Amino acid sequence: MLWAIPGFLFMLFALNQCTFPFTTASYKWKIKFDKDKIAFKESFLSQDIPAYSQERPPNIIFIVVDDLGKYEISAYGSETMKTPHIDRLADEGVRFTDCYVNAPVCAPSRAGLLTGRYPTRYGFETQPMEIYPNNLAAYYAGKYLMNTGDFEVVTKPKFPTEWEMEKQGVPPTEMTLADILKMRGYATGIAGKWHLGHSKEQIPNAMGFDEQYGFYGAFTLYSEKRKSPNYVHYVQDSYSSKYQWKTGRKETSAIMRNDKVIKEERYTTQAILEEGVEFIARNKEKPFFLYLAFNAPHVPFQAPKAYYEMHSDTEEENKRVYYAMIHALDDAIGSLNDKLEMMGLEENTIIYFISDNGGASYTKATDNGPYKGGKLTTFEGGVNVPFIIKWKGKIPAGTVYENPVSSMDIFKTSVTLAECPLPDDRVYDGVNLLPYVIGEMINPPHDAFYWKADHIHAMRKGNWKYLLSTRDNWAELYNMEEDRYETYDLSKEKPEILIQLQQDYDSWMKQQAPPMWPRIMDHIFIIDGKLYKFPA
Ligand SMILES: [Ca+2]
Repeated sequence: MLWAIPGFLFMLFALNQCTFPFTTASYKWKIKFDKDKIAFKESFLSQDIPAYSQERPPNIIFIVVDDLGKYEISAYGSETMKTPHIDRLADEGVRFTDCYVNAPVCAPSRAGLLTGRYPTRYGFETQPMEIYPNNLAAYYAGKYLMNTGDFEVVTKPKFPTEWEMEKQGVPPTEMTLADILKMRGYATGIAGKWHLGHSKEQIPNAMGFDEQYGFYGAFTLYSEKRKSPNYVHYVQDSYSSKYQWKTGRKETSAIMRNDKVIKEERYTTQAILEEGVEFIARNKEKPFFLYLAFNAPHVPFQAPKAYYEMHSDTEEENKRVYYAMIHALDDAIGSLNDKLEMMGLEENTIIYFISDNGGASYTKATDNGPYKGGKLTTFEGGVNVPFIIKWKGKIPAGTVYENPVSSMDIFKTSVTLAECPLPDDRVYDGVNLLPYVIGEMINPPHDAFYWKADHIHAMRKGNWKYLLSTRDNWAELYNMEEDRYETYDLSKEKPEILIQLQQDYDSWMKQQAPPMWPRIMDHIFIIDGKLYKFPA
């Protein structure tokens, strides 16, 4: 989570930047990028690949929404929201009942989506942090004096320099889906949120995208005007929400086009849609890959007045604005569907729709339905997300797929469809989903799913799910076939299963890299009467 030093503490913070007694040089940390691996990547991506076997490869549209839980989508049984346009994608394609993202929070989840690998394989374990306390005095002030609400400073950081912090993100040694698809001649574009780094080597234009529109950080304002009568705002009474409103559209929240800050007056949901549609129209003669990364319905909560008016039956203001934002998002997806139909592209375009993590229960606007926990937790509410694929004529309409799948499968499916090679110097974690979806393969596509964020370890293997904190000394075990909402902990009754899973987890962890940067905060959750702290 982001770190801010407000008010009078800022004085202390500023003062200590130039006082030495508290600053300990040995605490500094460094992120190093392997030059040989970067050279290998450049040579791999510049190779000529064999001609495509058919007339042309399919266009790929990858829609990612931000913090939208399953129970805000009517196709998944929402009792509060109607989302006819997202539902239409499901009606015309395949809806996955259980899809796991590889992290319960935006940035590492997106890193896995775009690289097709567990982000922990390259040390992307937790969110990039925009500000760290840069000495012990600021650290103790944050830990003991600041009111951070449910966020808690827990880890003494190794104080980084500004330029080290800038290197947090997907390292330039990784190849994104855009990098790989460009080998096949795809036009590549991103419209929306990046959140995978903002150094020169890590921005979208340096990571395989020909065209970029959007912002580099975790969030931005939906409307640049905070006082406009055309929008309704809801500022939550929380530490993180206040930070976000204060940041507005500054720094990594600025709207950029090909790395230049631009002025943007449109509502971001509408702007991202329009930019995406224009990218399609410009590039429809060649295969294209569009990464359409909506920031909705992530905080800060801002909705167009017209949508807000349509939710007058919702009494709580917080929820009313939130539902209006989801409504606008659903309409944007409907417009995209219509535009593709009008341009005659439906049959040659595969569309993926996914959320990067579960609903953010700490906003108090979403509750993830029957699922336990939410964003930041590795319970199902955090990592089990809505996922739909539509490909007219290739995937039978109205398919429902019930074996658990991984968000990293999107990468492998796309690369397989485009007949692109993958480097053999690294492990990929996804599978091509199409043979499973059309019933050519009937076994479950994955043996196990793993999560790691600092002291939290979790895995699902077969029907067993295991969660543990190496620091807080708890472990839980669930039988997901009988208890998909994680209500009955079997860790005491089945210690032998717990040990087996732990051994499996440890051998997976040996393949992962150490975290590239330290994180310092946990978020406190009380779930079913028990206190948990998950990395934020
Ligand atoms: Ca998110």
